[in-house]
Amino acid sequence: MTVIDRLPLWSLVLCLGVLTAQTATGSDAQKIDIPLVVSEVPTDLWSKNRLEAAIGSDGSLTLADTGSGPFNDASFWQIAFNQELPYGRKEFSVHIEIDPAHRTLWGSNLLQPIVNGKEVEAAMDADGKPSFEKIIADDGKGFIPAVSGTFRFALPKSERKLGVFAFMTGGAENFRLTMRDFKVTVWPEADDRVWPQRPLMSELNYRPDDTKTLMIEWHEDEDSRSRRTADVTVSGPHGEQTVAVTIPRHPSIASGSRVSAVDLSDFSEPGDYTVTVPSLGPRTEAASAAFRIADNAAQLAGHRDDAWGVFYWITDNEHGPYPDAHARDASARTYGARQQRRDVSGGWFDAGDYGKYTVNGAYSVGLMLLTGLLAPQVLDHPVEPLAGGRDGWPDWLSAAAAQLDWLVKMQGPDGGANHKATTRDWPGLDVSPQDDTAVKWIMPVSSTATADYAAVMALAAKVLQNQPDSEAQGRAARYRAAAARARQWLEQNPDLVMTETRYDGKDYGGPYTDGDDSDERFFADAAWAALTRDRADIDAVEAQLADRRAAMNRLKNETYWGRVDLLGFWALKTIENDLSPAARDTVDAALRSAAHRWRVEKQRAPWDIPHGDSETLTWGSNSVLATMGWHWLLWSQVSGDDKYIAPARDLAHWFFGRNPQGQTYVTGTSPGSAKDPHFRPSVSGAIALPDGFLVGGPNSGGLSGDPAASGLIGQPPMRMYIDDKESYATNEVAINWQAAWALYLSLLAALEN
Ligand code: 9MR
Repeated sequence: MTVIDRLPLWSLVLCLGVLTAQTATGSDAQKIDIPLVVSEVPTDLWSKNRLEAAIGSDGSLTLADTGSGPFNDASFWQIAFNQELPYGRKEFSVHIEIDPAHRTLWGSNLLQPIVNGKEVEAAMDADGKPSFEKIIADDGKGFIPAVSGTFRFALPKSERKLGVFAFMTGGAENFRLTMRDFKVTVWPEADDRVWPQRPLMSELNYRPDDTKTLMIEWHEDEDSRSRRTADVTVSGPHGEQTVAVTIPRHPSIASGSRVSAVDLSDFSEPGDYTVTVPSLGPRTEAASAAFRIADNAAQLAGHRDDAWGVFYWITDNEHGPYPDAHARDASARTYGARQQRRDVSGGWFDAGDYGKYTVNGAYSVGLMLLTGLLAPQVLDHPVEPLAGGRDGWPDWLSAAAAQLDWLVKMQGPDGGANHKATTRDWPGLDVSPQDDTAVKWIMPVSSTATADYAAVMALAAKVLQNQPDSEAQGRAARYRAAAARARQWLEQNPDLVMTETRYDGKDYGGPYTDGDDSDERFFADAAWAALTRDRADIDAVEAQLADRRAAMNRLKNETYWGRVDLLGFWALKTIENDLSPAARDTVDAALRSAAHRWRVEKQRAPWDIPHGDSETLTWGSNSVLATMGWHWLLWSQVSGDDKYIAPARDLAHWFFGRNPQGQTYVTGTSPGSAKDPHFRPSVSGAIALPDGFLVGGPNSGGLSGDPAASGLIGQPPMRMYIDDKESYATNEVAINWQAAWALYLSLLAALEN
């Protein structure tokens, strides 16, 4: 038997290239040394720009400080070895030579070693003692000590590939070291592991007349690869029934596995069900999954309430859970003119960090305002906990007001909106809101921030002018004036004005940069026309409709913080009766065609989600899907077209476990839920992790030095997710994702009323 017939198909695809390079799997006692060389100069993934890497002709790597004085910071590096490994006990080793002038600054911490995304432990010596003592830092990270010598790390028997060796460096003065003689030593063993089949259903109930799609991810061995059908057993209140399932010929690109979508919609009797998928060959085994047919109104309302409750836990004002945090934001410094101070306190944390970003902050509250204008009835539910509820206002509006209070402060004296208010460096993952005392910098103005700001101020004014109380009326007037000033700035600055991605070599938070502001300007014009309903304003935006539709078609209706055409069309939908008949048709056509195309994509996709099988899953892929769910249901609400209700209901199952990882992408108490998101308030222990956060999800679009996700490199896109607090690229939370998610759930739950 060869190694090949023991592996699931997706790992097999990765494995083929290297088997030729291997000698043999050999007898159990035989030891194999697999030397590894660094063939490509690695880059400084956190862009600290202090250490420089060089590789030697012998496959070694030297890292040396190019600056002067202490480098009291961490940097992050990855070396992709992509070496396939036989099954069996194994070690990875490297010889490290430290320059005599190298002085560590964090005790004796040299670097944190990470293999395939996981920090590695010392291999054991023959006497059962660790081959070196790891040093555990306050934040729980383990470092190897700063002594020259050979370091040996244990790898699991089952690790079949050394994909990436990554390391984080500790602070040092005169940092200089060389790593050489990289090698894996393996004591091969016969691999007789057996792979269970993977039936996947979600944790949500299926309503009796819902579409019920069972996904099966097949594990196969040599005997089974040619199998085209299998019998799946469904047992439930009806007794037991067999369903013949076709196994597709080709694997899904997104998951790297053959998958079958089995329609179980004919089962409709309420009760508990079990599906059992048979073994296909000697190296596979049968496996079962449970699901329930029952009403799901209470579940959906519960998830909706959790999702909305989350906004409390990210509110950074006196009504939120961290009343004393970020007091210095009340006199933040202006980048480039540090003496100029402004109050930019309050609002929501953007994500797992404490930065506030105008583009994303406006986008997130903008989704809420549009929904509140178009389908207020679906938001007529309590939000609990709520930071600062106001009498007579719907709870969602009180929640949103915390963010508007902050957003309005982001406008500068000339009417332009500053792009962000952030700290120069990212705070440590274990820093609580109260302990984050670093200076907030108000970064320069951008045209995307100003246009999104103008749009959202106009929408907020439109919502608030309908509230009878004087506070709402006062706000509506102020927001309208703020929108007008921002529009003036946009007129005076007709070309793209964009911030740098970094300043003086530092991040100053996330970039949120954009090379095209035409969609943001359209959103601003549309929202303004929606507020004023003035003929000239309407004419001005109607003149842009053809171009904007063409842009949406070209970009396949892409909608996220950097693409807001769809939001512009939604803003116009709020004044459809004021539009010319042709414009009204174009607005409807744009909204309908986005809904339609996503529905078609879902029908075609092996995993039954609106995502092309060979397309990239971008950073925050779950939010892309949640946004589609929101759009489908909002369109159904306003148009009465119910074609999109079934796909929108069905899509919910993706988030609750019907995906290749069987992962629930929401925080909570169920066994499958995300437990370890990248979110500083809970990681630091300031609060317990709240239920109801949507995490980013699989990301095949670039992991940006994510320390935990390096183990995901080279995996099929849908497997590029890890429930690890370090994984900002796959497991972070964020307000734009949360807003789409909460609104989608409000719309879903409202279907049950
Ligand atoms: O959501 C953002 C995503 O579209 C980008 O690809 C990514 C990298 O620039 O950044 C994401 O936004 C992050 C922001 O920059 C900083 N706060 C956390 C956000 C979510 O990860």
